[in-house]
Amino acid sequence: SRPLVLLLGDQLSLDVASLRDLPNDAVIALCEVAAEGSYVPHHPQKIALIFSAMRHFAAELRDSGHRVHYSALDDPDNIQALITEAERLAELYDCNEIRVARPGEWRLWQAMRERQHAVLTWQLIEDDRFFTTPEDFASWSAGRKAPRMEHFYREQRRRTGLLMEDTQPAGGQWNFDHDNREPLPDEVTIPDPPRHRHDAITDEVLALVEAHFNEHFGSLDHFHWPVTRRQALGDLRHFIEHLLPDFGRYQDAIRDADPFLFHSRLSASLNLGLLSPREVCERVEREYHEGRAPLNAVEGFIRQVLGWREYVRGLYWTRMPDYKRGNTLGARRGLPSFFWDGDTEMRCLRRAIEMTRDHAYAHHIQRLMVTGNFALLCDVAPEALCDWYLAVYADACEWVELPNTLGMVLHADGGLMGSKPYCASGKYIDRMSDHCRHCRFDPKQVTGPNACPFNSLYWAFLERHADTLSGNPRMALIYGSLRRMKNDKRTAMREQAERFLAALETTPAYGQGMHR
Ligand code: FAD
Ligand code: DLZ
Ligand code: SF4
Repeated sequence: SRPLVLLLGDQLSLDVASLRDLPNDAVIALCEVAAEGSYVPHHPQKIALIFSAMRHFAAELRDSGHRVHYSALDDPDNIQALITEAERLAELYDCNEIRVARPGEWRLWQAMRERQHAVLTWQLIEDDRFFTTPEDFASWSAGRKAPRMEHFYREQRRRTGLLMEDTQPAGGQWNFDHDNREPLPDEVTIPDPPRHRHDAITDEVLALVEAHFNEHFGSLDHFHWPVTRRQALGDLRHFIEHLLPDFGRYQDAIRDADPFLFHSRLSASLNLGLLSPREVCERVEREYHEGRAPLNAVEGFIRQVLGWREYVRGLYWTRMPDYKRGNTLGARRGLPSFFWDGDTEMRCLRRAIEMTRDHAYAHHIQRLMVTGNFALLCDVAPEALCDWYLAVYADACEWVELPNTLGMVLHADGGLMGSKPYCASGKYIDRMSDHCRHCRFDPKQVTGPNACPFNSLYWAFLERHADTLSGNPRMALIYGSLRRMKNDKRTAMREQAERFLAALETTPAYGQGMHR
């Protein structure tokens, strides 16, 4: 009897391991299911992107002669859950084996592993569309007390030869981060991102998503994501030709009016499998060798993909399921309600949330230093914050979202993602952005009615968590300043933060009764 290959929504690559060595009569199944669309309230653009990309990929497979079953969301027979729908199809096509490459989320992997029947087996295959496998990561991290991304990254540079000159890093340094922290001058203009036209498939999907998920946070109006490999290659070309040379120096900048800046917007295409991380890194490396992009930009980009992206995936697969329960700082607050509508006077937060609503996108520094930093300073519970990040970004898949949110932002993993929390006051946001010019608060004031709330929240956070953080050598300087602060000033700022937190409206984590 023949195998059924289940291709998940983020496995849209012709070279995915589950498509290898197939007998001629194998059936390939792609399933749109309500359960995946709503286990967190995904942004409608994210759902539309996945459905449209799945439908285009199914058509491509059919055109190349494969036998494909596509379960559309509104098929009357659709069981609306991935595992049981695949089992229904296995029975329908008389298959005794379901093959699937490692999913992007532990909950599915675990459920599939546990799912064995006398007449039907689930065969899980390693997903090798990455530079490293979880097994590679496990052997690299074995015996290391505190695994660090930087060490892992250097090892991957040596292994792949990317930006290497013999045994040495190109330009004599592994890391050019100190060149990558410039604020963005007002006069710098940003090239418009490509806008992919909707074809009939995308139009149909947009209508379907509008009909089924219109209560979810997020607008469909600006849907321009690439939904095919061809379009994704167009985005890659646009990045290389127009953005890469400035990617490095403005990597940490934020601009009130512009969501994308010099970022690549390639994460969703990479995560769905429309582009491979290797081709993207090699293409970017070539720009350095051919003299079209500076090393700080090229190295900065390659570090994100070869370093961070692989590192978070390794952590995720080697530390789950315990990783998800991490809460080093004992954070318990619900998600601020304005994360669902942007209704706040804090301009930087308002803009990050509006951009998220309009584009299912915010760039890394907005995620880390604006919404993330705010949640950290307010002790938002990891599960509440993680559900939000998983829901609202087009590129969100748990293997990459969770270490970034729980680890990098909330410092809840005991320091595996970063040796110190990325906490910052309004001063940082003022330096890196033009938001404060448009804000009713003053980033230079710590207390009083016009003080930027980030400032008192920052000092109060440090004070509250002194037991856990003050012994950290990388925090010594800042705890020194806190200790030197006069008592009355310290009391005033603590009270200011407490008043702010007491007035902050929150919603419980999704799954704990949150209405959308
Ligand atoms: P660029 O700035 O152009 O970066 C290039 C590429 O590097 C990205 O496309 C991405 O593939 C990779 N990359 C950059 N930073 C990271 C990182 N920290 N971890 C892993 N890969 C990285 N990224 C996701 O792909 N999915 C997520 O669900 C996700 N959730 C995040 C949640 C939080 C709280 C934070 C702080 C970061 C998260 N990131 C996530 C990482 C990063 O913010 C996005 O990859 C990036 O903003 C995507 O935009 P871009 O393609 O324009 O990135
Ligand atoms: C996010 C998502 C959504 C919204 N819908 C589907 C779907 O209908 N079918 C599917 O196969 N995958 C979907 N996904 C992605 C999954 O939630 C999950 O992240 C991946 O399948 C993991 O590999
Ligand atoms: Fe954000 Fe504070 Fe600046 Fe307002 S003043 S934009 S709240 S950092």
